[in-house]
Amino acid sequence: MGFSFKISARDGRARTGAISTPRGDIRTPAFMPVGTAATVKAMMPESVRETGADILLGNTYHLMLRPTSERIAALGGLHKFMNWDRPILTDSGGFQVMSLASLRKLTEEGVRFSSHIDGSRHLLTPERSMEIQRLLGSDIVMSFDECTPWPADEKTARASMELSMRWAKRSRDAFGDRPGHALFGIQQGSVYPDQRAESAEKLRAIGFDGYAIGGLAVGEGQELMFQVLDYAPGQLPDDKPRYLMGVGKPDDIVGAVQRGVDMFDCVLPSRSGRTGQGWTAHGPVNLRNARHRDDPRPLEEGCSCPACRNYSRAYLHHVIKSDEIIGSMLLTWHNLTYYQRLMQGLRDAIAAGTLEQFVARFHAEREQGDI
Ligand code: PRF
Ligand code: ZN
Repeated sequence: MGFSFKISARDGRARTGAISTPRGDIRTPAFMPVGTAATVKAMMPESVRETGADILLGNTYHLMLRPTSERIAALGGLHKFMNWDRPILTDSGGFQVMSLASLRKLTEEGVRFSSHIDGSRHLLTPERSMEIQRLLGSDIVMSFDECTPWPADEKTARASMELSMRWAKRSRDAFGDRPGHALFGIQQGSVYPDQRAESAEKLRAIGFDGYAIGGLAVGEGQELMFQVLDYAPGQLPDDKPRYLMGVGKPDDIVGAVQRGVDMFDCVLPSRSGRTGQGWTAHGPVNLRNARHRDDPRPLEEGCSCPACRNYSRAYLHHVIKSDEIIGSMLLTWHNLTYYQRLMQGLRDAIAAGTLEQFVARFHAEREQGDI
């Protein structure tokens, strides 16, 4: 009943397989919907499962502030609290502190900050982050790191990476031995190959159950991100899951899978759904556009989601324009379904050894556009 990763097929640098946990298997390459505040916004957990998700992502930062990890623990843990009994991965908090909190002070010890909710003062350290993620009952715990901002010169990037590696060691020590629960290390090093290599080496020496690639998708653009992904996954252990944090658009995911990444998370399908953007094989569709106002066709032909099975583009346009709650619900449901369909397509293509053809078709359909 431990935690394990088995690769069942490879195609080029891409891999498909499954991570086994006591709460169920995670088919890889995997996309994790974001459930920041103990909810995937606008979705019931049973519906999230219907889209094909095996695992959700939760956030240390948000949950420690509200309703607090101690309260969630007293109520039986995050799975019970939010009614999701499958695996949950939690991010460690540092990244969200730097993007959301105010009056931040970063030291060797950790980060002091003011809550974006009520201004209260808090301290997040590797030890406290491990404690919060344990109280939540997280299945995959992320080590506490600093996401190196973009751009960073070599010297700044190195100091940040070295701090994250010291914090990774402290995270490992504080996590201890928890059978059935996994701890992932996070590689930093910005866009510098030698720093990425050194970070990977330090993480390997500490020893983790999985390895994340951090510090990407922070403004560098797809071309530079792919340049880093041409070498970074290969610096990490081949027999452990590799997780690219906070990525991404469908074409980012496809390119990263080709380069050997196994796991992804991103707010894009859920967040953009709430503003009326629908993701399809033919690219993003803005349902707010008046061209949909009389269109009886579904958002995406052949899609099995309720938005496409039961409603027209005209209806989706109307409810989005009217700020009706069901607009957010239907587009989030569609977008998460599209993302999971994409992941299933990638897994099937890798298993069949036809990833190249799959990717060619993916790009051809997108170039066709939404017609
Ligand atoms: N570190 C952590 N969380 C993250 C990132 C990171 O570098 C990123 C970078 N895209 C997203 N989320 N802990
Ligand atoms: Zn759909």
